[in-house]
Amino acid sequence: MSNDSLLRALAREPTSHTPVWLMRQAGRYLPEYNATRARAGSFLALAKSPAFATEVTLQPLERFALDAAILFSDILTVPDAMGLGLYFAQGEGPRFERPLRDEAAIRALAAPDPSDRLRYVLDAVREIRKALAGRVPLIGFSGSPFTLACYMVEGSGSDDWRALKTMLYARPELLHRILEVNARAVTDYLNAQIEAGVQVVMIFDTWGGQLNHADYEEFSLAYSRRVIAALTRESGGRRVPSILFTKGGGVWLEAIAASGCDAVGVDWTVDLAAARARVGARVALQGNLDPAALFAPPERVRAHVRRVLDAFGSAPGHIFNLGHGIAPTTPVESVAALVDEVRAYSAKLRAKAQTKT
Ligand code: 1CP
Repeated sequence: MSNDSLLRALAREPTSHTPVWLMRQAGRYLPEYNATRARAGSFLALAKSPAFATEVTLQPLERFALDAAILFSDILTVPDAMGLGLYFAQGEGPRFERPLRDEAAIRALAAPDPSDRLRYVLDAVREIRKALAGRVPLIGFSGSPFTLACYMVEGSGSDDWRALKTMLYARPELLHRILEVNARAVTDYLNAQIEAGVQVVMIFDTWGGQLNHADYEEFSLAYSRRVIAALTRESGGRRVPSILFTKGGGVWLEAIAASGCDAVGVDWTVDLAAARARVGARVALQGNLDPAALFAPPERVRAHVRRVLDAFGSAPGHIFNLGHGIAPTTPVESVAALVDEVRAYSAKLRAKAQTKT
């Protein structure tokens, strides 16, 4: 592979610069993404076509010196494959035609065979690997069992997750039943992605941070841990590292770091210096610039990038990223400034550390 800095950082090995990629790096802030999406007809048509998915996965790499590609897909393809009927209402976010609201539907829920109902994702992985030709590693991903359950019960995104939380507090056994099925589904799906060629896997627990302390362990982390323990460890003679990202998970950093993952994704509420002191060299850390910082002029963006890099320092084991997905109205020049500054400044930090020793 011509650029394996991401894999090296995930293994806490030294790299010449801090590797950088961005959550939602392929998306609506890029004019070429919007053009391809218009040609495809809709987001779902785009995601379900391996040729279009390959095209948009590579788009950000053509513009910026990114150190990884991430499969273009969505976490909600898994519940869609379970028969919940994913659709996008005009001008609104994702929705399900058949959310899980009664016991009969929950009892009937089953993990899908990824080689059948999610074949288009696996075809996209194979096509993207070919198109990348070893330039950078390809990251595969899934929602966490809990975050998928949020959408499956609620039927859409939500500010308060009222339907989900009502089930959690009133009928916890029903939520556990969904989570059992989801853990199996996520494990099979990620292992199928690994078999198809992804070189890193990431679990997005976007809504785990909405839970109370004890419930986070019981309903979210316990199931992610189970998935991680059942992941294929090696493929093509290389370790396949896993990244667990929990938005709002900073308070549970030690527990997340002990989940079996190779790296913990952190949002911007976390101080990277303190985080490193808390977890040591047990795991790598990924993050954590506030995506809203990209609305500042390029020189300010560069200063905020340096602050994140300074907080972690020059030791191995940092992957630069945002603390959550990039916003659709982000200026492209800000992203260019971010990537350029990560490369230049992190190389300088390492050189400085070396002259000191
Ligand atoms: O109109 C469009 O073009 C659709 C916008 C969009 C995009 C670009 C959606 C709908 N999904 C995606 C792609 C996507 N989703 C990727 C692609 C790879 C990349 O470049 O990073 C990834 C990794 C995701 C993951 C995802 N989808 C998450 C987890 C990460 C996160 O941002 O928290 C979540 C929660 C979703 C659900 C989802 N899908 C789409 C939207 C708008 C949402 C959020 C819905 C909500 O909660 O309101």
